[in-house]
Amino acid sequence: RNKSLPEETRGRLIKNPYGKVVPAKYDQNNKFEIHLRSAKKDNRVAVISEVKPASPNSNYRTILPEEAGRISKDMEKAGACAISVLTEPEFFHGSIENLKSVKNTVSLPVLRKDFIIDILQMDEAECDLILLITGILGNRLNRFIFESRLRGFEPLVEVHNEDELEIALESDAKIIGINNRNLSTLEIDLGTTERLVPLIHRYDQINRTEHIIISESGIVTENDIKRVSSIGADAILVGTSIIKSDDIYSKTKEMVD
Ligand code: IGP
Repeated sequence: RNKSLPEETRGRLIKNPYGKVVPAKYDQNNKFEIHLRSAKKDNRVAVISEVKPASPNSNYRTILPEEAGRISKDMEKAGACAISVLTEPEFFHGSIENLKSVKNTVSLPVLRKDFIIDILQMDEAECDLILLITGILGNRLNRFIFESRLRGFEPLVEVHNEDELEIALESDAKIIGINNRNLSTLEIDLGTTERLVPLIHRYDQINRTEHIIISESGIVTENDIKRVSSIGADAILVGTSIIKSDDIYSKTKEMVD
């Protein structure tokens, strides 16, 4: 545990630098958990659908703010439980403007998808969830988790292997995203979720904790969804297969139902 965290603020409501009162630790009634529960209640697959204009190896479609709003509205109507918005400009052609547009259009929780390496980035825009990548942040993870919550953003802490998972489990993270894609080789393996979920369950059993598990990347077919759900993923994060479809609404609905 990072000893430099302001210990006295943990578990309490605190006033953040903007005068907003926020919980300094995980808030069980955060917007994402509410939407996750309601998806579960009506037997929908909890799909976090991503506004993803491009990936490092291909362009999918030009998405300007107006289009981002339109697409996210379709995803919401189709029953997605949250919207993820890429804000990284160079490799994913994302933008803060797209995030703002989506935030203003849907009532779903919105995840900011970016490579956060500096706390200052967090002040660029409001979101409900913010991606923090364990492989990038390492021992700075807990400080970034704290700084996210200070702003009212719940962190989604991404891991890709056992070593990163250990760091995430030792941190204050509640929501863990298992990325099936290796960020350096871009290779996909849903076996990553199958390997790591049981480790999280075992950790939770021993420590009487409970994590929310998201399986991310490379989820395309119904069988893929079954595979990661049956092992215990609480939600899935889908980019490519929905965004490349010419009927975003129907494709999202197909995955949700
Ligand atoms: C979506 P896919 O294979 O459905 O397009 O993947 C999402 O998981 C992926 O965009 C992603 C990502 C990231 C992008 C996961 N982690 C970190 C940028 C940064």
